[in-house]
Amino acid sequence: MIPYETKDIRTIVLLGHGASGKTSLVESLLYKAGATTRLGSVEDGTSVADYDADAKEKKHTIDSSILHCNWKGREINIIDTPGYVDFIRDTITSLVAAETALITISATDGIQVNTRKLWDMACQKGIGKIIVVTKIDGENIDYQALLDSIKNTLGSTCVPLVLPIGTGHDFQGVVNVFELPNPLPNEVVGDAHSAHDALIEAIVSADDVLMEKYLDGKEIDKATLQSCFVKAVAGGNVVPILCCSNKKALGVEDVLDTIAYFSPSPLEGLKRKAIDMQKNQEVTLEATSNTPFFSAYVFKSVIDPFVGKSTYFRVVSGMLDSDLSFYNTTSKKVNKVGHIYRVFGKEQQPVSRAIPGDIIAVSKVEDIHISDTICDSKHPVKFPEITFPTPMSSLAVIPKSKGAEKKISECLHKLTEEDKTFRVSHDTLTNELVITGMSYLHLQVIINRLKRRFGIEVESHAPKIPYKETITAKSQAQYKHKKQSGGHGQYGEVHIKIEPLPRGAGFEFVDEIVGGSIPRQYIPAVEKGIHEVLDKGLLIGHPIVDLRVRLHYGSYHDVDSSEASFKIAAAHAFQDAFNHAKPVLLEPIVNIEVMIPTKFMGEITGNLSSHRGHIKGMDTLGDLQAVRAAIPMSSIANYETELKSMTGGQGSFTMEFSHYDILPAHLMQSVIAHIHTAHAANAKKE
Ligand SMILES: Nc1nc2c(ncn2[C@@H]2O[C@H](COP(=O)(O)OP(=O)(O)OP(=O)(O)O)[C@@H](O)[C@H]2O)c(=O)[nH]1
Ligand SMILES: [Mg+2]
Repeated sequence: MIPYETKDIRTIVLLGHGASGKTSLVESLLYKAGATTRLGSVEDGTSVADYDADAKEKKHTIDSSILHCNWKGREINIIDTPGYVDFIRDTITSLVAAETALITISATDGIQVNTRKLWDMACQKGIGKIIVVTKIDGENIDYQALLDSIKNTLGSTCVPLVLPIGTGHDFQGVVNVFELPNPLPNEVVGDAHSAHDALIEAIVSADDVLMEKYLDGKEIDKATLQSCFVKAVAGGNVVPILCCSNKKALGVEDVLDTIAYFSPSPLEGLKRKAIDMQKNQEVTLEATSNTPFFSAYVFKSVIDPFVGKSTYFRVVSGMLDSDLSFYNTTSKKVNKVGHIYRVFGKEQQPVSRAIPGDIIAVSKVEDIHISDTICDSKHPVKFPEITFPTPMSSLAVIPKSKGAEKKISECLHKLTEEDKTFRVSHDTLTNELVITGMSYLHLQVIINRLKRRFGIEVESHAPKIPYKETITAKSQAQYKHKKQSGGHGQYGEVHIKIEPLPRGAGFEFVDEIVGGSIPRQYIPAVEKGIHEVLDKGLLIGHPIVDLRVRLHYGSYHDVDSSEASFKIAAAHAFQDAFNHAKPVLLEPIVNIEVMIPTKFMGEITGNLSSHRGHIKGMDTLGDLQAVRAAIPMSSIANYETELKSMTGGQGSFTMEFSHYDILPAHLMQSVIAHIHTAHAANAKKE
């Protein structure tokens, strides 16, 4: 028997800038609710949420972790997430599993770059939001100014639900303004009566009938007000602001009460939409008996070399019993479940049945991946694909010990299973094994994991920039390949014209042979001969793109012509035409978005321009500024370090590939010279 029902479940996801106190808040919540016997700490490595070795070492959350506690009859699922964009993948995936986001803002640091970003993500998902101001025990806190800044940046739906009794060293707890205590403590910060009025007004605004009653000065009973509060939180009409000290574990009970009484259960929260695969139409899946069949959203995977793969999903509708089977809509396969578990950090507790609202893990089921929908095979449905930012930071890696090449690639691929912002590729051009992630820090964690989990140590260096080659003018050339060396000779003559095509057009081959100057059967050989040169490149050994070749004339010999002869002739003709068509290098350009406190604006835009960046736009978000620019990939290889030093770690950025553009002539010669020197050095080594 499960000791709770869906109506009792509350699932919250912690969101907030790095070091804003999410994990510490989770520890305080668990401790207060009696789920742990001591208050865990990130600093001394005793957190049950940050249990992973990398998180302990870095003192930052790197992967989401899932915990639960019971508070006043409510079964509260808690998902702690990383606050830094480097590890944002687990923050993104956790959003699909929760009804409410608990957004932490540090009282000492205020709204930071990722606070706004994560707020927007929660709004887009349509889940409820609660703000918790942490570190209220910190120095020099102007709480009123912080509340103003929250309202200015995040909107007037944010209203205080509690007010602190003193701040800093003098912080003693909070006053809950939903029901004012009598008498009020003297040290309460702000006007508790007007905060009470503002809160009640905000709550009743979510319901026209209640609003009318309120305006008429009629009494509204507590239960009605409470259920309206839940509706207002679920719909995003009211975002209660609380505050607490995790260090002193003060103010935390009110956070638990707010989750228990004012946040939506799976029955009241976000209505999840899916595609009914049989009817091919959108349906709403409910946690009630309206949707009796099982469906769940897969949102997390953990790969352990000893235990194998654990996969986590959120049950949206219906039930799943252990030892039964489910259907994976993505792979279209039925899987046997085996045991199912509830998780508490690194602990797994077997359960016999999962109900709507539960977060459940299964072990060693290889066929389910993040973002998959699993369901009853008689009712196949599919939730929307979870989308991730495109990772852009790369490192080339080489195993330290010889012979580990195959294993390293295999293990890296295993790690991509749990991290959708991490990629592995083998660059056939440079023969490098390249790992790509959100940042250098992200890749360092991956390299650590490779060592810790699989015992593989690697050396890493910046990968080569994936330049391409192209032409900027028309030209033409011809080549006659003729050899007579006893027996059969070789003969093929090819006349071509080449011309540039727009960026991204690739390669076009046009056969304009008339009158059989080259017989039909040799035309594919001509194209193949050119293709081989395109793949190998002519300037620096990178692919040649964006051009059209017209084959317009040639000649052949009845006996000596062959496919091989035409391939050779075509390659020579193309090489000659290319050299006369003003060849250039193309460089990858990325779109970058930098988020910084406004005071760094001048320095950041100046720095981007000096790196050949073009500023494309700016947005003011309260005290923050978002700067968007297009910039060559080669210019920002070290941008992470530069931004950190320019802003003292207060800036963050994301980037994604945009397009290829011509590398300016004055840089082209030095790139060519540099690459040729590197090739020569490599050749010498070999
Ligand atoms: N004084 C004080 N310190 C706090 C409080 N909450 C957190 N801290 C400290 O702030 C630092 C960061 O706290 P974390 O809980 O790790 O922050 P986080 O938001 O989980 O950070 P990431 O996992 O990196 O995103 C730690 O050194 C905590 O001890 C608080 O309420 N008061
Ligand atoms: Mg954390």
